[in-house]
Amino acid sequence: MTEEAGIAIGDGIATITLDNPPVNALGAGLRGALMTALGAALHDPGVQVIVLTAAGRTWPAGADIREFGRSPGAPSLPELCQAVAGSAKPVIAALHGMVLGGGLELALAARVRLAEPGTELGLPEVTLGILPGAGGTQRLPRLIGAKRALGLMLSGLPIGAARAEELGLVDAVTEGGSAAAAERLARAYLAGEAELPEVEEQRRRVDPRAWLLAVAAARSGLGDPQLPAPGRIIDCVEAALLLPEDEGFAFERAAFEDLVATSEAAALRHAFLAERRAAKQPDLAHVKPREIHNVGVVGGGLMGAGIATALLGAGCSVTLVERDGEALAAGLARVATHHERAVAKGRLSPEAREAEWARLAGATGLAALAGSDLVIEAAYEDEAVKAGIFAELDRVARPGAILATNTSYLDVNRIAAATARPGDVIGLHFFLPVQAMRLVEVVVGAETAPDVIASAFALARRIGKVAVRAGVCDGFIGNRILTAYRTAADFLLEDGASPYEIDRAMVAWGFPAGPYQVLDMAGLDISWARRRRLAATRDPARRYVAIGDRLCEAGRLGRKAGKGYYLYPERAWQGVEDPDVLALIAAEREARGIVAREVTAAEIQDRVLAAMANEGARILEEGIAARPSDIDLVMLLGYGFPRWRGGPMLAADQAGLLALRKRLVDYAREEEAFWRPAALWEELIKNGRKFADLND
Ligand code: 3H9
Repeated sequence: MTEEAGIAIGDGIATITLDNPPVNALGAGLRGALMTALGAALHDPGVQVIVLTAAGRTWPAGADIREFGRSPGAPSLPELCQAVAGSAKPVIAALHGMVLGGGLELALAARVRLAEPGTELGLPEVTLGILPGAGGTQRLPRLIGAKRALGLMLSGLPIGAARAEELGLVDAVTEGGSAAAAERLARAYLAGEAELPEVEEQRRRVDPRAWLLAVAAARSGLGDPQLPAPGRIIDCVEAALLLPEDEGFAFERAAFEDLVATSEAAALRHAFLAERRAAKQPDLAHVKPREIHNVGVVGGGLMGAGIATALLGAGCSVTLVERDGEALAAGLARVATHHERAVAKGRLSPEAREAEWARLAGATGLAALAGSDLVIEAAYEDEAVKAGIFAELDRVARPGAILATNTSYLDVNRIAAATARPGDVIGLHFFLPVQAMRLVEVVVGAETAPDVIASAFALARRIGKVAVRAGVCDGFIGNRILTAYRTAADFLLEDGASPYEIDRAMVAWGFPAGPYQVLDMAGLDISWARRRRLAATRDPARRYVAIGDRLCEAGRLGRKAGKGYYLYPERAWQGVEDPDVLALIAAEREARGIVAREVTAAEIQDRVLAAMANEGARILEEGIAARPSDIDLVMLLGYGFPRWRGGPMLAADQAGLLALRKRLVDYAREEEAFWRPAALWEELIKNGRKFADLND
């Protein structure tokens, strides 16, 4: 890593070029180098204007996230921004790429901002549970008004260069490179042919009434947020108006220090880094992925059509295969509907839709996939059905084609064994709805070839998904932990909690919906079928809660049936609590001789987390997942685990491994097989380590 700020001086202009690949993050090294270069420019009597620019693909995309939680080296980013803002010589910032977070704050400290077309600017700190802590909450509202500044800071979303110019966030969008434009402007200024905007001018423009109204509106729009950052951002914007300037900066600094130390901010940083880490596969570093252009998708249901749409969007040619003309027409219609919605929302132009549609073909036999580079099977979740498809694919697919199954539970090795080329077979577990869910579990079989795994990762990235590698077991990473979650919840249900209490406890903990609400939405018959499939191999000594089976037997199959754990009068979206379900549960308890006991929300939350983290520890021990952060990522992206809690393994770290293991030992007295703590707990505790220490 270079971490340089090179300086070139000529004709009264000092050009400082920041260089810290890949995204010019403003880590301590780069900050120090920039401070030194700035000092040199200020000291040099020949320099009258300073141009600040960045090498590589982007202007700084922010502070260095990896430094948070550690003591930052000097100079701090606020000090650096103050030095730029206080510069006796005008500083022109030449922006390109992603101008984010601390990077935008550095630009805000400059006197002038020029951007290239394609530049994006934003303050995404709120997504990391923090706030712009290098002057952003103070300078941005003065520049573009409190309402718009709050909009940017509370959403965390970037805006394009043209919009930034409209708002006054950049002074001009210039063709032909922003650095060259900055140099032209500097020369014109030195020749007396151009003026530069005055910072004092911005202060005079402030309308205190509009400012306070914007603050009040933002505060009332907050509702009851689970995270503190948005409220603190609003406080800082208010302080920017009400306090003297230096006190406003100090106020912001103190709020930043508070937030960056919270467990929520630590969890959100963990989630950000986990996403990037998941792509790192050391054993594949030198493996070349296979080329993928033509893809066959077997099955045109919700899943198959969603996958086909994603592939078309990434430029692939797709052949959708169904068993007959009617099913094929329905599958193609689903893709068309996805396209229509994307056009209506402005995410796809009508021309792009035409181009994508032209790359889509339909067929009713697998023979049409003879030329495919990759086939993704998304047929009915049944091993015999899938094995039959793979045996036929083995006959028709060209040598070297990748054969992927979208199974969510089944044994990928057994499916691969239906072919004579198990090295080409892999699992690609997508999630519904495919357009919205960013996760793909890449399930690697015992014989899957390295370049097939590398191809899966490359394809996931191409279609905008995050790939997480998993080994073969029942349910891989996500569904296996989900099963543990539901089992813990079912034990509590039988012991005395109502499904409604359990759902409320998990929603209060941060999940968007509780386990029984989710079951109702998905349809109870899906998990019922799976339980029946596994019934023959179930250990009769293990505790088995049959309440879900009883509901299915009573025709309560979930929302689609108008009743499940909840009642859905006239197919309402939100269910209502149903005394009949409570009676059914009470009868089941009685039949088993269980006397209902009091269960608190805290106990529900504790047990569910302990069960998930313990299953995660087993998954690590068995090598199904390579790192704890991969497990966390699967649960965050695929299962609604609250991002600000970082996933079950980070949440376990934060709760304390010793305390959690003790709980598991206590619970194991009730049901040994399910609750017995994995050996990994003890190993970590003995060595004073956490799950997070296993990530790198
Ligand atoms: C902040 O600025 C706080 C201040 O207000 C106050 C301070 C006092 N730091 O995502 P990619 C790494 S908070 C460290 O794969 P892309 C990333 O880990 C910050 N590292 O590329 C990866 O590393 P590796 C506000 C960072 O093209 C590599 O760069 N800023 C940072 O898909 C490539 O990243 C943000 O929140 C960072 N800030 O997307 C922006 N950013 O190669 C966060 C990236 O080892 N960054 N890395 O795997 C992003 O949103 C995306 O990275 C970006 C590029 C859109 C820039």
